[in-house]
Amino acid sequence: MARTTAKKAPAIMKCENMFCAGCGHSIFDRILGEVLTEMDIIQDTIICSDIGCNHQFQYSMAVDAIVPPHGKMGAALTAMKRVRPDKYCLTIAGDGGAYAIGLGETMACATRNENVTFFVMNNTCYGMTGGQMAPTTLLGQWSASTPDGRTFEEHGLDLDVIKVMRNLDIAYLARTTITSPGEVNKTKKAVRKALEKQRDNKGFSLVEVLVPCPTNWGLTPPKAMKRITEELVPHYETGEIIDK
Ligand SMILES: Cc1ncc(C[n+]2csc(CCOP(=O)(O)OP(=O)(O)O)c2C)c(N)n1
Ligand code: SF4
Repeated sequence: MARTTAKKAPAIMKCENMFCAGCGHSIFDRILGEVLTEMDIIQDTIICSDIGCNHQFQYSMAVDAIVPPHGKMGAALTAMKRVRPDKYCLTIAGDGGAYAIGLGETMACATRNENVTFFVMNNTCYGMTGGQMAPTTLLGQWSASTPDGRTFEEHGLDLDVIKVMRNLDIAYLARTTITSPGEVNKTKKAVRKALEKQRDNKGFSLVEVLVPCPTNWGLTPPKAMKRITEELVPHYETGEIIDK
């Protein structure tokens, strides 16, 4: 009899996702769904969505959600947690929303050490609107708005928010990937730890995940995963940076 190693999806995943094939968001949503199920906190969680491909978790996950204007998750999460301190308040955000249009709100939320959790999917572009340059786009990287590649002279340096946050007085800061089963497990552990910090009232936690956007990178899903290992990981330090 044929054996399968595929795990049954946790009950929180109510239908198939709507992401492109090979999209990193879908892998992350499954990881988060497993953690919320294993911690038995689905009913105690409110997810603050961003605007972007990331928002599509709402179609496949049976969980309460709220959608503020693009990038304003830091402000919205602050309000959510202050009104409902009994709930786990978290966001699944894009790098464009969290680090460009919402950078001010994200940093203000972190510097106040609000007891909330950010999960930021860094796919080095604005995914939903067609793959334009984001602050995280690497020098030399082709994007819809940098057709000849990002240059320092024209577009400035890329932004590494983990580097900026590493000296802040916050509870947890990590960057992970999803390029192999081992890396998926590390991401899952980081997700759980971030939520445990919130449970224990330790303060702000953020996990950035380096994820592929095969559609806007113009790569097949396997090649997009390879790009993360070969180009992004050497540039964007991975691991647990703060764990208080
Ligand atoms: C105030 C505002 N500005 C711009 C937009 C257009 N917009 C919608 S999604 C998006 C990009 C999202 O990119 P990112 O946050 O990286 O998420 P991804 O789609 O890659 O998951 C932009 C610019 C908007 N909806 N609202
Ligand atoms: S455009 Fe990119 S980020 Fe959006 S669903 Fe497709 S692969 Fe995912």
